[in-house]
Amino acid sequence: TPNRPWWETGVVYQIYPRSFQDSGDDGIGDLAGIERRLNYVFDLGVDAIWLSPIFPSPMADFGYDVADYCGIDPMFGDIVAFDRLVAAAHARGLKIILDFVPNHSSDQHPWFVESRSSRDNPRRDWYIWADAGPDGGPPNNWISDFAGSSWEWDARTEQFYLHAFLKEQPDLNWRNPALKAAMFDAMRFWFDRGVDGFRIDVLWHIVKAKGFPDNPVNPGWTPEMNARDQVFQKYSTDQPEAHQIAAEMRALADSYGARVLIGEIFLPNERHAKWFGTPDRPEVHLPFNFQLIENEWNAERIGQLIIDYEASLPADGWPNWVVGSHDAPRIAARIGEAQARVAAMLLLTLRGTPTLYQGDELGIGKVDIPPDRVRDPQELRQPGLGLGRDRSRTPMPWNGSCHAGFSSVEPWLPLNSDWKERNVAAEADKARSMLTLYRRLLSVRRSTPALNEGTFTLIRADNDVLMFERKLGRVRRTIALNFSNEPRRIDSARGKVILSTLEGVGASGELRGNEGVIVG
Ligand code: TEU
Repeated sequence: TPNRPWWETGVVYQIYPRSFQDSGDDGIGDLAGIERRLNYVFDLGVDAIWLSPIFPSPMADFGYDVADYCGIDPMFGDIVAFDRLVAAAHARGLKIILDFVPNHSSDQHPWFVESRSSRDNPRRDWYIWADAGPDGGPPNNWISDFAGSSWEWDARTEQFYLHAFLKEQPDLNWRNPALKAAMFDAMRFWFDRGVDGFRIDVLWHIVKAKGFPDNPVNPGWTPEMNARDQVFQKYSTDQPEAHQIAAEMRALADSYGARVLIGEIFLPNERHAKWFGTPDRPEVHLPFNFQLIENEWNAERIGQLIIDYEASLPADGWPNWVVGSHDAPRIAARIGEAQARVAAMLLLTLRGTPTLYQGDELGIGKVDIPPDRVRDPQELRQPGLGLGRDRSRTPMPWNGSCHAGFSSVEPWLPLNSDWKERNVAAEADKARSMLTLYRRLLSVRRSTPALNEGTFTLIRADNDVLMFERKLGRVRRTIALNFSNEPRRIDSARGKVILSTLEGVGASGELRGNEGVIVG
C-alpha cells in the first residue's frame, strides 16, 4: 500500500550509546563512534535508530536521569557531533529517534536544584512535594520501581519529594503549566534539529492521582519478589490526564510532519491500547508492546498472546513487537541460542513494527558480570534477585582485536565472554551465524510486504509448534516455528522453503528441532 509511514513499514534498531562504539578512548561509547558504525547498521537492513539517552546526566541511571533536556553529555560528544550523526544517518535514509524522559529529571537538573532550595521558589511546584504523613513518615505507601519508598525527605525544606525510580530521579510535576511548557520546548528543540521521533520513557507514569491516595497492597507479594510489587501502581500511574498530555505531544509531533512517538507503556492489553488514542484525538503511534519479553517462551502461550494483542488493537492501531532491550535479559540468555533464532524469525514475520536491540543480532547470550563490576543501580539496590541489567548492556563486540574493537581501553562493562568468536567480523561471513540469519530475515521482510502489513491468521499453536499465515493480495507466506528441540510434523505447510533458521533442508512435512521456516 503506498504512502504508509516509515514507522509502519520499517524496522527500528535500538542503540545503547554507552556500549556501541567508543571513539574517545575512555571505554564508553559515543556519538562519533555510532557515526563510524552507521554502515553496519545500514547494511543490517534496518530503517531507524533509537538512541537511549544522550543528554547531560550524572548517570545515576545511565542517562535516564537528565540534567539538561537540550544538550549532549560531553561523554557522548557535543551538539556538533549530534548534528553530524543525524546528517550521516539521513544521508543513508536512516531515521533517528531520541529517548525523551519526561517523568523525572536528575536531582542535579538546575530546575530541581531550584525547586529544593526553598518552599517558595518559583520552581518548587515543578516537582512533586508533599508533607509527611501523620506518623512523620512518607505521605503514602508508594514504592519506587527500584525498591524502597517513592518519597525522599528533604531536611532543609521539611517536605518529601516523589521519585518513582531512584532518589536521584525526582518526578516532574506535569500538572504545572510552566513545567509542561518547558518540556514541550525541549521536544521542539530536537524536532527543529531534524530528529524523526521520540521513544518516551515510562509515559504511563507522568501524572499521579490528586491527593496521592495509598496504592492497593498486593496480597501475593513475598520478600523474594521485586520490592516494587508490594503494591499495585493504581494511583501512581495511568491517570486520565496523562492521556491528554500524550495527545498534545502527538499534536506537536504531527505539526512537524512524519515524526513518530513510541510510548514506553507496561499495562494489560485493554489499557495499553488506550494509548493509541482515538482517530480524532490520537496519542502515540506505537505503544511499546513488551509481551514477547514478559511471557513464557511457549508456542501455545505466544500464539494466544498474539491473538489477544491483535484483538485489542483499535481499528487504526498499528502493532509493534520487541524481544530485547537494555532493561530485559538477553533473548539468547533466556531461551538459548537455538530458540533465539526462532525468536528472530517470529519477531521479523509478525504484523507490525519490530524493534531490534543491539547485540541480539549477534546472539549474545549469558554474560557473567563479576560482583566488583556491577553498575546497574537496580541490581545494586536489590542484589541477588536477578534484576541486573548490566548483562544486556555489555559493549558491542566488533572484531577479535583488543577489547573487541569497541575501545582502545578497558570498557565500562566487561565484554561477552565468547567475544573472540561472537563478534561482528567473525559472524559476518558465516552462513550459520545469528548475524547472517538476521540479515536474511531483514532482507526477506523488506522484499515481502505481506510480512509487514499482510493479514495475520493463526493456523496452530500446539505441540510446540506455532504456525501462522501472512497474506497480502495474492502473496501468502506461512511461518512455522518449532519451539522444541525435537522434530515436529507440519502437514499443512505448502510451498517451498524461502528461509529456514537452520542450514540445509529437513524432511518434507516436518520441522527439525529448533527450526523455523518461512514457506511460500
Ligand atoms: O524503564 C521503565 C521500567 O518500567 C523499568 O522499571 C523496567 O521495568 C526495569 O528496568 C526492568 O528491569 C525505563 C528505562 O527503560 C529504564 O532503563 C530506566 O531505568 C527507567 O525507565 C527509569 O527511567
